[in-house]
Amino acid sequence: MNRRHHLLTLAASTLVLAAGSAQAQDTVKIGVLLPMTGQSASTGKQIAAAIALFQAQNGKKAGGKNVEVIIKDDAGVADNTRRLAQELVVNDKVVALAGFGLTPLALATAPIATQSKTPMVVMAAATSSITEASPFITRTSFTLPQAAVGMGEWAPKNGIKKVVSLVADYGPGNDAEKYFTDRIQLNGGQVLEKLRTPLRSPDFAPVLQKVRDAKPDALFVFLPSGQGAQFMKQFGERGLDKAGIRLIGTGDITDDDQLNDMGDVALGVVTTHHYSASHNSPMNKKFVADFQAANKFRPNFMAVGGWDGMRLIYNALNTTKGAGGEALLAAMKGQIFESPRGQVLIDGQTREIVQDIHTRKVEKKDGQLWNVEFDVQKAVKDPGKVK
Ligand code: VNL
Repeated sequence: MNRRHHLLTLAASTLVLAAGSAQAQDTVKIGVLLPMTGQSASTGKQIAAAIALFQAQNGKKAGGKNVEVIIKDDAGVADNTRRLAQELVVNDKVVALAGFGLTPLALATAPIATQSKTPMVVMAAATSSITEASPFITRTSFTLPQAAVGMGEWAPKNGIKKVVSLVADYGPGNDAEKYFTDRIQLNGGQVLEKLRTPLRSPDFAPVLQKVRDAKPDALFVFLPSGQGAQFMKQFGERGLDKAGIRLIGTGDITDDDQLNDMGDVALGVVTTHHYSASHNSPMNKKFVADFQAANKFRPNFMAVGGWDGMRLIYNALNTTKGAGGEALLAAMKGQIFESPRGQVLIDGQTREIVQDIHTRKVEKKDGQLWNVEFDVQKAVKDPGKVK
């Protein structure tokens, strides 16, 4: 009786083991690092929702394997991102790393991608140099030079000659400031002052006073996603709009995640960016409708970066039949596909996204605020790579 019981137990546990290894062979894991808490939590929320939507629409299989997504909260702290990425590579044997809500988080993880030969898909962070930090990095978000150059073209042709710039004082802010000012100066404009605010807990009051005193035609702004509403409120409260100072910037400032709550101060703000939730294409209409049905909030450019990042990984897994490493990376290079933002290409040389940049104006339609696109530069490569 005892012996029989023992044998049965043994047989049962062997079955469990066999099932476990069959599952392991049939499953590929994607490790996603996101700020689900902390100052950039809205970016984590948007991308996590987009990943869930992508899998709901496209299934949880690619390249003949089950695709398991593991999301880890790094709280926007680079040491966490690096440690969690290391664990995902070593313990979970993920086939790709993805996410990266802020530039320092992506840069901290780049050496892990290189050493472990794990493709790393940057879905959010947008400093130009990120893709140069590891040959295993590809990007489905955008770069600040890509977005900012468009405004350096538009502003001086639309009566804006004297500007003050205001950027968050880190990688993407440096890029936005440099590429915007270089381009507007090339087009005969003038940058009166270059102002910066800290990435963490910025106080906009002192810089807004400086802007008021400088009396520019417009203030050009880059702030990371999540800071736009607070900035816009103070811009209005200090009466800069009433003083006739126009607000322009990259589309991070009129982020679709917050735009609808910004109120009338946002009306008429012109920005250049790669994605607006009001982009007029059948694919985007379906994307926005499905996303809103699942989440009760509007997708922003971070959501699209996440959704397209999943598309990039699924397509590549289909090509490699689930294999990872250099084969998976190679299958990511050169991909062309239609995104909710329009057609995109992953440049095979730079591993950087090539995409349309739209000029948009905030307008009210049916009681809601939207970034309404009215002009486009087609297939813009990252100007940061053209040396
Ligand atoms: C970055 C760039 C982050 C643009 C953002 O929002 C953004 C970055 C969190 O590279 O850190 O809108």
